[in-house]
Amino acid sequence: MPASPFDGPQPRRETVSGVFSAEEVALANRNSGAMLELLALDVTPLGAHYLLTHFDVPVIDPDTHRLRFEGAFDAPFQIGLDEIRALPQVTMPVTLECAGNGRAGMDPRPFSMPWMYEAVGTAEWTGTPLAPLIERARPRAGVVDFAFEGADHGYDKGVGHAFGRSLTPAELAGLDVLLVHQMNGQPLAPQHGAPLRIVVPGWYGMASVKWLTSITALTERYQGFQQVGTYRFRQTPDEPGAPVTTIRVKSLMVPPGVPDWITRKRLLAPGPVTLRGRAWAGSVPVARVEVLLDGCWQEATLGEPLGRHAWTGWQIDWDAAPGHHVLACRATDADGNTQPLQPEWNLSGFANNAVQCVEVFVER
Ligand SMILES: Nc1nc2c(c(=O)[nH]1)N[C@H]1C(S)=C(S)[C@@H](COP(=O)(O)O)O[C@H]1N2
Ligand SMILES: [Mo]
Repeated sequence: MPASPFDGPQPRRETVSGVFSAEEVALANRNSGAMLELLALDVTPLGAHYLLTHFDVPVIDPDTHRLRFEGAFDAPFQIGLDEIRALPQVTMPVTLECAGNGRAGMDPRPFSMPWMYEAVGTAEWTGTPLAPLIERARPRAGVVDFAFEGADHGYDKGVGHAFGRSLTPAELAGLDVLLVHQMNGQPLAPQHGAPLRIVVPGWYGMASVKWLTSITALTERYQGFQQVGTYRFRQTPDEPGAPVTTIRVKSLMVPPGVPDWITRKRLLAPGPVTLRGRAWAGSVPVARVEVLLDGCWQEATLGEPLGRHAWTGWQIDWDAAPGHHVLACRATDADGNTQPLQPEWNLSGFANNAVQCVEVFVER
């Protein structure tokens, strides 16, 4: 009999190559991804937005739930849903992407949730801006961090913790953080953080803490596991690594034609076709998208961005000649960053923004 759930025949592997394990498949079944064909829509429909939940979804009664502002505040308080709904309301389209999106494209791949391309979506989030509420609680002079903790607890690498993240006062001042209770005009679903979460526009998804129960003002930096123990760019387990923060420039295309059920390879009739997709770069505008057609990178036409923190549509016409093609798309942001052709490897498989390749067989 194992003495603890963390004892197994082998210690947990950091990285792995080849076939997917039962544990990875089980994680993939819990944490669904977006269907790439729905990239045709500006806003990801409810139920089609990707999910990433580390532990169990906590079931919370919205009528009795209180969000606590505590720690180094001069005027700490608690607030319920009714009072939050009575504050000024903002609805904002935000493109959220999991920092682990693309992890399965790395080799060796980190042993974790095996995302390929699908951990991204854009919802219309409704709530009240967080900054005025933090002001209302009057942070003391020495505050250097605000910790956001969710109701969900569990273990990672043997460490028990509540899911929690932090933002410094300077980070908060530069971000449009929203305290959210609705998604696409509906009350938050349990799996998306009901009844209350934050959305941190421009940052990878881990910052947008779900099932928010407390905001703690701290005079020392927050040491929660999800802040210091992971979400770092590391090459080896021993180095501290730089923190994962803003979303890197990326683009995806709606796979053209129709798929083969199992391989997802595409079949398309010859002739003119309009290829479409989305591009995003956190809160930085997208400057251009190029599409690899018949061996040449060609400039796509950009649409209007859906919002300051949301993706931009793109399209390009292609005259599909019979044969086997590998299509790809590559975005560049207004700061001049372009998607790499190959993944930039790191130990946890974070922020892989390498170009998407789509195999297409054009035939009558
Ligand atoms: N409390 C809590 N918040 C969380 C998580 C979590 O497991 N627990 N996962 C984070 C991660 S890694 C991502 S990518 C986003 C996903 O949000 P979604 O499931 O609503 O798409 O939530 C973030 N907030
Ligand atoms: Mo994530």
